[in-house]
Amino acid sequence: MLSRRRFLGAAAVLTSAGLVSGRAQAAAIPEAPTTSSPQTQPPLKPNSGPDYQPVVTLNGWTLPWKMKGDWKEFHLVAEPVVREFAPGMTANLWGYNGQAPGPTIEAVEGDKVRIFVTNKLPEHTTVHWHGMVLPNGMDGVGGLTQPHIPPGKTFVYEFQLKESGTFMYHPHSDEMVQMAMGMMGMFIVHPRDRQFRPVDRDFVFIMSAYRIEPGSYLPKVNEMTDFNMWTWNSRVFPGIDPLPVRRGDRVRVRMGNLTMTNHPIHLHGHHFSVSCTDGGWVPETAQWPETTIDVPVGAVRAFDLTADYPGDWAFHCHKSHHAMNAMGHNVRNFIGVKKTALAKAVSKLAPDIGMAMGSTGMGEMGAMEMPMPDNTLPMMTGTGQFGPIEMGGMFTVMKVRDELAPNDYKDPGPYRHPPGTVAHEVTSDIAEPPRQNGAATPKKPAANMKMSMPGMDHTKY
Ligand SMILES: [Cu+2]
Repeated sequence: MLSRRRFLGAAAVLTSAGLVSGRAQAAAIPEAPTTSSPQTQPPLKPNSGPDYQPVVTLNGWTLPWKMKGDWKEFHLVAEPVVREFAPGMTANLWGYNGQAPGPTIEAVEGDKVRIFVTNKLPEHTTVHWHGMVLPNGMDGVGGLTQPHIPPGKTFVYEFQLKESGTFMYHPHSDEMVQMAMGMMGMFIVHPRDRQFRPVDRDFVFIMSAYRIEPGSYLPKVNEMTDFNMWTWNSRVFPGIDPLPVRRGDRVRVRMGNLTMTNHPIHLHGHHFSVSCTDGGWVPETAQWPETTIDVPVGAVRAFDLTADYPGDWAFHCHKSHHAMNAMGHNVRNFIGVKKTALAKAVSKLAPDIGMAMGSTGMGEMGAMEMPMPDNTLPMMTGTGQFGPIEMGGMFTVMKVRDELAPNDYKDPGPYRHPPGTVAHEVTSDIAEPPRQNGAATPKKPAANMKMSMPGMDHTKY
């Protein structure tokens, strides 16, 4: 006979992060929606519960839910996925519901959420809800607060969302491997009060980094420092969609960082202030103006701004190697060296060595055409209306326009500058500029070596 004590114990298993085993319980698990498209999906307007302005996940999507009584039910499936970083390169990662990173989870302060997690990985996992105030047994630390979820099993997490804000989720189970394989996502909790710091557009992405050797598909999971793919939502420029914004809109951008280093994220043309971290909302009296905000490891920063200035505004990590892709990170510095013949000879022997820095710098690499191994991306790439953009990695564009409608997220194309407002060549005679100590004008650098590479033709920037 089941004693009262044992009965309560069994019930507790079902309502903590317990194994879902009963047949009735299993039948009640909601379907797990899945997608593999790397395109930014439209925001998911809430069809039940309190209203809010939904977020837009860059090159991602929001996980749909079902109401069951007063619980919002979600279903995450941890599984191997194939992710396109940008046209020309895919990676074999682990993620959730068909993608890495996993879908964004959105809910409202005060909501009760029930999140089923099915493990389709070859090893055990858990999900930790980073930054959230919740019962200890729901914190998702394998071994410490719950048993690991074995392959093939489904566990359930149940908790009430005590505070609004910007949070993350990721495994706390073989963490080094699973996060290096791309397992992570964002968890947005909207304020119940619709008037609390409302914005017109709310963008979100999470940063991850990988070491993927050119020509291979799997990240090197024990890499500690020397990553070569710096991503926003496991995408790199020119694969990261732009952020279309209507002039005058209040805009929020929420950024999570689960790489192994910090990222000073910089937006051109506007001033913003940090409104939220994974620890909660920053009081308005404690905010100050910025144009670059450092996002530490294992942290979230959200900033708010008013989009006052139309244009195509670069938005990127200010560590210049993080706005670059894989190929060519080991190049040697040949600025000022004549090496046309040398480069030709060496590149026949070893294409990677041949990809040395040009005699005048590396600008020419943005447009070069040179054979590359399969499945990698040139270090500097992307094309704008005026030529090569010479970027990669953590780089995209905020496009502020008059002509966008509210909640219109279509790419408006390149900015049409008003006549006379673009920097241009001067053709009239120019007086000799003053020089310190009257130094002579330096000699023109030697003619540069020519390199070419079948480039990616991207004209959306
Ligand atoms: Cu960075």
